[in-house]
Amino acid sequence: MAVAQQTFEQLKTAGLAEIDPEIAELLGREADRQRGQIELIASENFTWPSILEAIGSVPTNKYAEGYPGNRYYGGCEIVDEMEELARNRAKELFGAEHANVQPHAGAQANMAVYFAALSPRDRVLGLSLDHGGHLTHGLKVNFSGKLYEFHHYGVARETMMVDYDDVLARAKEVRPRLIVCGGSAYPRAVEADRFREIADEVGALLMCDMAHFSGLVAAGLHPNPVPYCDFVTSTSHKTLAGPRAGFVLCREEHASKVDRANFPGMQGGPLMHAVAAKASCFRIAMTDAFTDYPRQVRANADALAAGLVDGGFDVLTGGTDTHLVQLDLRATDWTGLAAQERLEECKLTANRNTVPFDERPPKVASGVRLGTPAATMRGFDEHDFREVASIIGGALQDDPDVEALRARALALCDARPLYPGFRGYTSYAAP
Ligand code: DSN
Repeated sequence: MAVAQQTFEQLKTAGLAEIDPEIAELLGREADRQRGQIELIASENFTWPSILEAIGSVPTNKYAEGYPGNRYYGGCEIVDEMEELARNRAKELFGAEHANVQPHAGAQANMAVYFAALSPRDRVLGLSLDHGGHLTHGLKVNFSGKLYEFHHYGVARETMMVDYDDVLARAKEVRPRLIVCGGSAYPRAVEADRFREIADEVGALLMCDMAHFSGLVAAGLHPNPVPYCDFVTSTSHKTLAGPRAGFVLCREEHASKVDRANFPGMQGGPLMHAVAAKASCFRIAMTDAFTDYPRQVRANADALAAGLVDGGFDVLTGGTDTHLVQLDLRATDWTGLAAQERLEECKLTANRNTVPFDERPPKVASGVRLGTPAATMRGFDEHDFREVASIIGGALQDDPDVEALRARALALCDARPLYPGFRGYTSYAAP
């Protein structure tokens, strides 16, 4: 398409809508999409307006390879203060001895720990992906599965929960250098204290990936893995409700190895605007006001699980200890893929997910992973989530009235507007 000509002077002052109407229009449409559907993807959230402001700020202009007080570029004195704040707040929030707040996302946080703790081909034991793990926990096509010899434990067929006796038996068999606990589709609490006992018994290091539930940990609603683990990794954009980014917490004895693994080991310049936003997210998470939010996330997850069970569905493990509910569709004619598509027609966004012992491939799957963080952020309560469960029940009938179900979902969205304080796609107006 023809691109409008701008002068250099105009480029220096114009807002996005003026400079790039196509992207501005897409951003507006994405904001409308987020506002006009019920977001149930367990790993997504709507971050605070203050975080949107920080993530769109001027440190995006700054290079700062290295760490506070020890950089390779001039002019880092202010970003040093930002990173110090972020590190200190992360340590205080989770009771950690050391924090590295530079990883761009959760995968990089995990990579930093692997680079710090392991040599190529070392043995690692983690939760298998189809039982709720994560692709960076040793999937063959992922760097983790290519560089290291990953072995996996799973959940027990009878309970669909981690069987710690089985983990111990696997650990004795495998003799891993590192055990990884946590995952991305496990609805129950991760008992890091029990993993610690197992790690000690086989002389392994222990890492917990708390990316999904770190907001619950911050609020004291999930056991804190930090006291039991050598390393804890997380994202800041899931239940923690911050910017899209990652971080590592570790014991002091591993601090310099983690820092060196991250830089110069794998990343270049940290995204300092994201570091600033992480600092603010940690500050918010320390407040009493924040605690109300994960409390509601948990209450809503219980209401959603109960509503689905009352509607005749199987929910993995019968419920949840977290923000995450796994719908198990094996007793129905639905595949996860077909269910995801039907829910989307009804303005509910979720993702298909394999369930443990699934016979279908991941792209089809027999489950749907649901989560409450995003809708809770826009104000949904237990009553609303009972209604969500009822809409899901209606949608997964043979011949549903999709129009009527969509209207019910949109009525919930209208009653609980997203970002009511501003219009458009950003929390502050362009100059
Ligand atoms: N993609 C994230 C999730 O959905 O859990 C994890 O990387």
